[in-house]
Amino acid sequence: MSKPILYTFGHSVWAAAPELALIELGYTQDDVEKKVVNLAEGENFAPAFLDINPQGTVPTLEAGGEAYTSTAKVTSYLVAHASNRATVAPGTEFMSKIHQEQYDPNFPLLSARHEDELRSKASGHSMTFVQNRQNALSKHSGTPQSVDHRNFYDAKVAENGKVLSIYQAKAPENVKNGFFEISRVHWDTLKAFILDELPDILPESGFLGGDIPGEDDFHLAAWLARIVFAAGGGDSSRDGVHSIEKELGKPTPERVVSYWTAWSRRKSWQDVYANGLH
Ligand SMILES: N[C@@H](CCC(=O)N[C@@H](CS)C(=O)NCC(=O)O)C(=O)O
Repeated sequence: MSKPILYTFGHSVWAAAPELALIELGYTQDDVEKKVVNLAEGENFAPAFLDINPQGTVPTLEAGGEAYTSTAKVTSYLVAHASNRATVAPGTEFMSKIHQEQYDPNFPLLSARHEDELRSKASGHSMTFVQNRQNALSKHSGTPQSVDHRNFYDAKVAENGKVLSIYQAKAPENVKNGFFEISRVHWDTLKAFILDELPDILPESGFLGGDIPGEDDFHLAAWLARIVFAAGGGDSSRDGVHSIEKELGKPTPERVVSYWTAWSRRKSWQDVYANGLH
């Protein structure tokens, strides 16, 4: 049987979940073939990739003739097929919670709550990302191979195009103000989750899965690393979590600090975030 293929990208928040799982579960480099889908160039919009995952997202896994097209399915597959029989705590309903739209860890990289933030997004990496995506969407959506994915392209062109028009100062005032408002609500929701909910969910020490990370932890680690990054952090070491305080306006809850510290000691975390948070 051919090797499983993991479609991944180094800067992707959710691809970090199976990347952490592969190391924690003792997979070797030979067990799974990795194919990079460069999201920053919109490679996920190629019709050939949409034929594998019609949502055009990573991580995606092809294994045993099946395509696993969500982070939860990809990671669960890796947990179930770990060849050294490594057992970790199975995932719980926490996985669906952390993947809810209201906690989306990607939006903060594009969001803008006010004019200053908009200026900064519109003149930096976010603008390049959004522009590259729109170029890739235009290129691919006009090809004969794209016909099976028409609805996908129409929705993405509109959704990404709206952000681009705001960045380019071409959107009407009410559209821009609406974007500021959903950006504020989003950050408020993320902050409330970290300050009020996570401390009740997290153990005093160790992981959601016990002494070693379990399936829920692969998702939460990737999510938390991204939120700290979006708040301006980059350092994945023990003290790096405190960068979130710029957004929280308060000390990081003790249990969140202890959770981060536990991850920062693991080889998986050190490897996946070797070049800094993402
Ligand atoms: N609900 C999906 C979300 C995955 C996702 O949003 N992946 C991002 C990278 S972290 C992606 O591929 N985005 C590409 C896009 O939206 O165009 C899952 O759980 O796998």
